Amino acid sequence: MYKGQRITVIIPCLNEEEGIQLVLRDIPDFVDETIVVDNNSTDRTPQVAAEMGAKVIQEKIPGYGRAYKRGFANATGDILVTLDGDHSYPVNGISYLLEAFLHLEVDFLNASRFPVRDPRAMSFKHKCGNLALSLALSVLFLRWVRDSQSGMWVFRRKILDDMQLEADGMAFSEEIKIEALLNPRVRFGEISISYTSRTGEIKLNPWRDGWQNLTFLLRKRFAVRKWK
Ligand SMILES: Nc1nc2c(ncn2[C@@H]2O[C@H](COP(=O)(O)OP(=O)(O)O)[C@@H](O)[C@H]2O)c(=O)[nH]1
Ligand SMILES: [Mg+2]
Repeated sequence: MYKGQRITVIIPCLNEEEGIQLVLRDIPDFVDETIVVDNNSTDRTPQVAAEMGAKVIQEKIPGYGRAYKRGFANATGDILVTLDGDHSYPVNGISYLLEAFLHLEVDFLNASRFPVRDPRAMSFKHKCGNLALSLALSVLFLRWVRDSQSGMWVFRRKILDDMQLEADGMAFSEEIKIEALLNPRVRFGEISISYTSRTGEIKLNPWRDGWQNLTFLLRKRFAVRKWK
């Protein structure tokens, strides 16, 4: 519990046996539930996560978005915190983010990786891609978002009831932010965190996923959206 709120941490993992150990080792004691969503990893990710006390859930259909949707359906916390299983996001910063979340009185807090302080954390190509996608989102939806591709978010679980989350792949990250931004009943905030180089192999395919995320933004912008 953190200040009376039940906290669930959700981590999607595809072959992250090294990274997930480092992440789970640092999960703060106030976290009530840690869910690792595995997608048929071929290494020991699910075993390692279970041994370290996480609740491991299997999603048969591949995809970052699929994994998150499965994790959300199983989460019981009042506040959900997400991050990668590669130890690139600050696990020790969860209390800082929760404090900011409560202090700012928001319902969705995006942890921006920018400015990137660790020169090894993100290549120039990835920085350009991230900037282009964030600019595209900001222009299309008329709201400034510094890091549309960040994988670390803090939000109230109940806001999921109003969301229509369709992306099964990497575009899920921008889709959940758009769904939060578009909902007039959801207060959206963004603060900067420190981002470091990942452990293990990257799963993102920069050109393929970058292009898919861009076309997804356009489709999402011009889709007819009905609010409940
Ligand atoms: N369960 C699951 N996790 C995935 C999948 N694709 C990526 N991930 C995880 O999602 C997180 C983000 O992927 P990553 O390669 O770090 O992308 P990046 O942070 O955008 O460079 C990592 O923890 C991956 O292991 C997938 O298909 N299924
Ligand atoms: Mg990552």
